[in-house]
Amino acid sequence: MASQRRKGCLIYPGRPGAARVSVLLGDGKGGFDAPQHFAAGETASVLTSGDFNNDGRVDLAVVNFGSATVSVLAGNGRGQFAPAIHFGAAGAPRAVVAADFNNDGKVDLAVANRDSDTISIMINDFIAHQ
Ligand SMILES: [Ca+2]
Ligand SMILES: [Ca+2]
Repeated sequence: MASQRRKGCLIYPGRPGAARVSVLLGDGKGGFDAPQHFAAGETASVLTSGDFNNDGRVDLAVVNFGSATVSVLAGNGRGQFAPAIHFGAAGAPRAVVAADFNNDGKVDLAVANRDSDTISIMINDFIAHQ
């Protein structure tokens, strides 16, 4: 696992209507560095974190209200994230949580969809290539 020099970080979706997430790395003294921005889908609105590719590093999952997608950004453990991979949602996703819903050791996602009044369970089928 990557070393953690930072004491924490703050991650938030971009301003309303933005297609990005912003990451502020903690400086270890109660403050944060300047935000770094990473592209997501249209109207990125809510996010969660988890290790979605089982590499021991924290990744992000962001629901994009405007594009009806969920973006997953793989983290490198040093505050940087790979370009987003987008997955379709069931229309106007508004919330997301991460947990291992099928108890297979891989973190899955549950997405609340406003327009369809449904919850989508996205089972993680990532297979690591070694
Ligand atoms: Ca990861
Ligand atoms: Ca799982």
